[in-house]
Amino acid sequence: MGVCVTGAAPVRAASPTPLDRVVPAPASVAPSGSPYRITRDTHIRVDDSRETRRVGEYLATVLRPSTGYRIPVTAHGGAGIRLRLAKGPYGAEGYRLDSGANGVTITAARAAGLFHGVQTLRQLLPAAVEKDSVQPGPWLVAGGTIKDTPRYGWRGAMLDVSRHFFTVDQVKRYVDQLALYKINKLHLHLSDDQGWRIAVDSWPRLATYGGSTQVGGGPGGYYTKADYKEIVRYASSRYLEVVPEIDMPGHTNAALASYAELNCDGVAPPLYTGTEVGFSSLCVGKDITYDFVDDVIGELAALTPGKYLHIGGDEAHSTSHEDYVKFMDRVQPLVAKYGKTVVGWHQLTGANPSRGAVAQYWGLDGTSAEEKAQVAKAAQNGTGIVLSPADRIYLDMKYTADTPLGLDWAGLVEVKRSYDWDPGNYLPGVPSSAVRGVEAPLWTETISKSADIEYMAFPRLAGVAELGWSPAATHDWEGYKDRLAAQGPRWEALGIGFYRSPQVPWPAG
Ligand code: TNX
Repeated sequence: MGVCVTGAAPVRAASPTPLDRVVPAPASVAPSGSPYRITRDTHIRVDDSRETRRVGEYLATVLRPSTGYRIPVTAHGGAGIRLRLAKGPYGAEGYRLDSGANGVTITAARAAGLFHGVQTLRQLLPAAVEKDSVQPGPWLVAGGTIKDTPRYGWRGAMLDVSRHFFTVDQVKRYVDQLALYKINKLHLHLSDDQGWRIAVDSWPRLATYGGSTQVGGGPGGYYTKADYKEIVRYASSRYLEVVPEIDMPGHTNAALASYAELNCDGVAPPLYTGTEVGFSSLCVGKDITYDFVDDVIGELAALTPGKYLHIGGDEAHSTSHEDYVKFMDRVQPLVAKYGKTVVGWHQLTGANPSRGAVAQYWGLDGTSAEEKAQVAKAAQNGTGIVLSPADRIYLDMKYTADTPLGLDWAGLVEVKRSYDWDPGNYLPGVPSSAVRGVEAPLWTETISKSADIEYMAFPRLAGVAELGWSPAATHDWEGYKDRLAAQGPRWEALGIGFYRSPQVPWPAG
């Protein structure tokens, strides 16, 4: 190991990143043997399948600019890095990575596993690999074996595109960042009081009028069907499934403003650009309400290859309990009619969740025991639970009182607090088998550009990803904070402006 004697601090010759310095922590790691070095002769060898080749090309796109090497993707001969599909104990998303002097092989049963393995490989290389200009290297991958499968099948991030609209390119940028940490669901909050963001042919004013503003009164915007399909396509190329949400029966002012007939009194309210919640409701007693919901769900389901459709159901403070239950009893079958599985915020458990439904819990420590018990009862009766506790993983909560963006109604959420809990036993009475996973929502009342998204998401998102992916046995703040610190230079290389929490020992420089 060479030592540089000219500077004040000795600089060690590059040694490869240890195999366990990865976020989310891999399920098992066994270091052995010599590292592999990527050189100008390195090829990416892929099985002769379209999907494997696509993952290979994705990896090559990461490696080429910073290494300056050609890195051809080939089906035969010349190896170095190999991506192969094979039967084995990998599940739908797991992989195995073997590294030694002769090369690196990633093996998985499905392309999603290869893709996640590629994300691990990126983190084993120096952070400079993420830069878009040629860097000096050397490009070493430590020797040994990683075997890795996720703890949960639902590892989500939600983006509220209603309070502030985000363009297709902005959504794609976030998708790329989510993919780094093996997040596999992109939940889009497509409608709320302040804006309707998806074109619906049978009710065109929803988008053209209901989408014409946002919080603070800006111009808003909406996705055409082609835009939405492009988001779905791009997300799926990064192995994320889009879960679209139309929030009902509350949070519907944009729809009510667009069509007078949806209001009980037949009068359309004005568009809304403030940040209050809980003042709007679809008219539960009118039949046209269900024609409307049927049309919207039908068109959205047709655009969505994923399994789920989120119907909101939170903060319906202007809907009586009786009406809420009636509404959900009529709307859930419409989701099934179009072949989708219902997801709702956990208030849905106060109605009659349909068979196979998933409830997204967004309570906090202070949520009443009754409300928690209601969620637990639904879970015992077969409702799946996705955990998004607001005082842990709401990415719009401020880190500290000084955080310039975000809200604080659920408290201040520093990095340690967002990481240090266990989804497996978080809610009393919820069987661990009912827990489908975790999801980090980002509400955007105060968030209006990509830099804002990134400052609130990073570093907390990485911790959520680890909670969703890594076995409970790997969970340890002391170890995590060091692995997290190593992500800092990567985010710098990628141009992600993150919050430099004093709880994390970021490397100097
Ligand atoms: C609660 S969480 C809401 C949203 C707000 C958010 C702000 C949930 C299901 N509803 O309408 O945007 O708080 O943090």
